[in-house]
Amino acid sequence: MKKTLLASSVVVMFLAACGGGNNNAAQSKTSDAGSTASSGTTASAAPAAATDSLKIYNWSDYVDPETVKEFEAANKIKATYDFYDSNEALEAKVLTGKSGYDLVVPSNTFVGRQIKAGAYLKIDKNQIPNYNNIDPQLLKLMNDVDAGNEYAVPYFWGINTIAINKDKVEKALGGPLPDNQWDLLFKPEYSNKLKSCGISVLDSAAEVFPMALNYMGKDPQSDKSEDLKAAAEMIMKVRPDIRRFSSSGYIDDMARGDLCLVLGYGGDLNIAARRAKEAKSNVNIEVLVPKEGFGVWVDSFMIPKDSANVTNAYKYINNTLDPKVAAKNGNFVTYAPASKPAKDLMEKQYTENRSIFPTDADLQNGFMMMPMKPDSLKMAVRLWQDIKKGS
Ligand code: N2P
Repeated sequence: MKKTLLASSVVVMFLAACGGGNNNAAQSKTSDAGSTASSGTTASAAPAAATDSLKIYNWSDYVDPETVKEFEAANKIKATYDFYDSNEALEAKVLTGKSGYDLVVPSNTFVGRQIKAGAYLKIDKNQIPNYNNIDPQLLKLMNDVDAGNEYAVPYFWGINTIAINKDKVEKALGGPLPDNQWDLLFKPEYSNKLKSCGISVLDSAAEVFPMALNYMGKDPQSDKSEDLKAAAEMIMKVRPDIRRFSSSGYIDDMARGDLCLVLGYGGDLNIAARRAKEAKSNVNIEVLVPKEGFGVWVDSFMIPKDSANVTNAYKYINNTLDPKVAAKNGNFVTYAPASKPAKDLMEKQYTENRSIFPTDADLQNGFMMMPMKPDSLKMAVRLWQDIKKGS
């Protein structure tokens, strides 16, 4: 499988550090302590007035509500939590400069352009005593889009992949799964058969084009217009078989048995699997880790420049990096926490699940989701609108 040097080297770097911890996080904390901001504003440059509120805009299904209640009680802070399900929705708010939030959680693919647009305050790592818990490898990855880790504090990382309703898919195919599991979605001979039991795809050009390009053996992050057009043509061929484009609603639909193939976020697909089990409805969902590839991303807390409760934002970030809190959130949302020591405190059923914590061998097949150049993203978004319209 052809991958960009960058995409594969980043994942290899990821691999290298998954096994062996080092002291990078501690180093970066120490070096930051003495640094002065050359541009942008450090969030704690001026002493912030004490407030008792905190406004968080986060992905849906991305926190255990109990941890929020515990945080509120321990800190006497009232947290308002609003939710989105795509980077595009978040970006539309933060780029106005008047988000109304103290914390937001973009993916690494969108972080760089939002920093350049001046959307965020710099982080003062001294306000985050648990910063040392962050997996140093995630900080290295984020360094590509946030040089010096000045703005973004990793929260969770995970994968974009597909999940199936095993029984329904086997029945619809009347035979074994294809060797390349992405054929289920991208090859009409398979998608035609799965059409009636329901196919859902993430509603985002930025999330889906890399998957399609990778399947075609192209650079998943290709900026070439001919590659993007070819990917759109391929998706258009299976478009009549796609029942819905959804970035969060697929969780319950799939858990109920109303969808049999979903391209979604790894943890969310696992939430669907858990909800199906809890409902004892005989819906047997399997989240796949295709050997032909899957996208890897990192989501981070960032403080919008219009934040009115900066001190509370730091307190909250610090709380999420506490290993116990991170493990509790990790068990609930079924993603891998940035807080490295949290893994040992999480339930084995999740830490041993390769679609939540891919093994080093799995990660060899993954590719890092990377930012698209602005013009390519614009083009991908236009093509995506046509795909959704079906014309
Ligand atoms: C949480 C989805 C977050 C994954 N429900 C997107 N990076």
